[in-house]
Amino acid sequence: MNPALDQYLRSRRQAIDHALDRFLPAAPACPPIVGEAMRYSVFAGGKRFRPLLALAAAECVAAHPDVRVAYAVRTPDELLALALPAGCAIEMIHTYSLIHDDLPAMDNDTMRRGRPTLHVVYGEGMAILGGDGLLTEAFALLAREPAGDEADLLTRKLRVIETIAAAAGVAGMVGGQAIDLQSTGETAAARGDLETLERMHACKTGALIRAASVAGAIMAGAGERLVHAIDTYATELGLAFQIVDDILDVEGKAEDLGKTVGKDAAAGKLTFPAVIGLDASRTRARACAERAHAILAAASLDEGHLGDIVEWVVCRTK
Ligand code: GRG
Repeated sequence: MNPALDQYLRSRRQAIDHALDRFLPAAPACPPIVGEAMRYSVFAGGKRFRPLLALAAAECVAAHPDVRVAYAVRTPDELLALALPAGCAIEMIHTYSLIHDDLPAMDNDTMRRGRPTLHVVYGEGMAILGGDGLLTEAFALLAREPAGDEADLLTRKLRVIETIAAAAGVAGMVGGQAIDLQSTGETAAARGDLETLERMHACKTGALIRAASVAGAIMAGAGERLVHAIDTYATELGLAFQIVDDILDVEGKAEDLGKTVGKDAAAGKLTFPAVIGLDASRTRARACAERAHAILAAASLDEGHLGDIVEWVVCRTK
């Protein structure tokens, strides 16, 4: 990985983990068992891709000339204070989705993020509640932070809440998971085509990735044109991320990924390698990456880390 990006990701991951620790409820604010269950999964060692994206989008937008005219120059700490709550809330929602996805009623997985899954350790009931707790606390966090009663800040927060709720709900991640459940185990013909596959992934994975980028951009003060550019960039990035995820389930190593590999094919899942093959999947991910770079360049957003993040996503092995 590019050393500058590596350094950037390490420093921002530290800030994210510190903020998650501060934002997550613990005893006595909640019964110790559910607080522990939530922390078990959140601190199991994910990549923090979505909160990193929120921060990188916020920083990129804040450096854009249009935004520098509208807002006085802000320090990195001020930008972190603006974008971290949205990034952490999305990581909490993402973690809830992984916990519920791993349950016996869904994918029935026993390893995640290099550890036994939450239901294996705490039981199914507590895993359901841990996921529910993360989803609900994420929205409490979005309403609470960053604190302040200026009209402009409140408007941006409300827009971010609406964006994230739509991405997590039935038109987004929950809807995508429903399509996935419905198509798993069907015959190839009944399962659907490339169009169904792209729609499923756009909802299941893409929606939250777009929401993370857009939330960071809104919190940094992006106007409509920049929000649109970031959203279009993230749509390409999200699709590339998911195609690579599908490829890694075929070619990746369980020790790198921290989860069981080869489960998609075994379960008869609708994936890119299953529908178009491995080579065409790689070509498709690269095409998404090139479009994402072009969108950044056209919007003069190619100075920060968003471009390097595209390369990280398409070249990742975990
Ligand atoms: C249960 C409502 C509900 C939704 C579940 C996210 C999801 C929907 C299912 C997870 C299954 C899966 C493997 C989806 C593919 C893409 C994805 C979300 C991978 C995991 O995200 P990473 O790689 O994970 O960012 P880490 O652990 O690094 O955060």
